[in-house]
Amino acid sequence: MVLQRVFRAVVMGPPGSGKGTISSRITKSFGLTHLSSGDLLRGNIKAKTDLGLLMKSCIDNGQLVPDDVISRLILSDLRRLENKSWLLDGFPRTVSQAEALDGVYNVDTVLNLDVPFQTIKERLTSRWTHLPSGRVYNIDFNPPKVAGMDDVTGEPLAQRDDDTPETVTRRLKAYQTQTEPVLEYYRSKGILEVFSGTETNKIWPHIHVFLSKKTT
Ligand code: G5P
Ligand code: MG
Repeated sequence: MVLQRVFRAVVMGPPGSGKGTISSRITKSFGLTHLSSGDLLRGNIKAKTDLGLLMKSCIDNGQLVPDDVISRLILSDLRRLENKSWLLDGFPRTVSQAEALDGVYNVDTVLNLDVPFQTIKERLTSRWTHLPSGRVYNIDFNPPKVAGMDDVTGEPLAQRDDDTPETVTRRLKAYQTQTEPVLEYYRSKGILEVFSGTETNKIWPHIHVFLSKKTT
C-alpha cells in the first residue's frame, strides 16, 4: 500500500510484547521507515562509540538510559527523515521523552501492544537477534531458515545480553513505573489505540485493518 500523506506512528508495549516483530510487518505493508531506539543503542554498543560504551551497563542492567541522551539521539535521526512517514519503536518511554517528541512532531497514532507479562518472560529467553538489522527470531515462534543464521544476510544470530531472566524482570519493572504513565499521556490526547492478546499473529490483522483505515 502506498501512503497518501506523511504518517507518523509510535508502537508501545512492554519488553518482548512484539514491537520489533509487528514493526517489520507494518513497514512491509505500509512502507513507513522503522526507527527502534533499542536497535540504535545496540548499534552504538557494537560500534564501540563513546555513547555506546557509556550506555552499555545501563542497558545490560535493564535500566532506562537518561532521557536527554535518548531524546537527542532519536530526534536527530528523525531530522534525516523530514517529509517521510515513520514508525518509532521503543521511544518515547517516559513522559519527559513524549513531551520532547511532541515539541517537534505531531504523532498521528500510538499503537499499544497489551501482552501479559507471563507470556513475555517465556518468549525472551528463546529470542535470537540479527544485531546489525534488528531482525528478531524465536526458536518456537519464527525460527530462522538455517539454525543460528539470519535469513537475509546469512550472518550469525546472537542472544541479547539483557535477555536473562533477572534482567527481564528488571526491564518489566522499569516499564511499569516509567513507561505506563506514557500510555495515560497519549490516551488523554485521544491518539492511543490498544491491541490486547497473547499472540502476534492474532493481534496483527487488527493492526492491519486499523492502519489501513487510518492511512487513507
Ligand atoms: P528495546 O530494544 O526497545 P524492549 O525491552 O522494549 O527493548 P524488546 O525486548 O526489543 O523490547 P519487542 O521488540 O517488544 O521486545 O519484541 P520482539 O523482539 O518483537 O519479540 C520478542 C520475542 O518474541 C522475539 O523472539 C519474537 O520472535 C517473539 N515473538 C513475537 N511474537 C510472538 C508470538 O506471538 N508468540 C511467540 N511464541 N513468540 C513471539 O530496549 C532495550 C534497552 O534499551 C534501552 C533500555 O535500557 C532498554 O531496556 N532503551 C531506552 N532507554 C531509555 N529510553 C528509551 N526510549 C529507550 N529505548 C531503549
Ligand atoms: Mg524490540
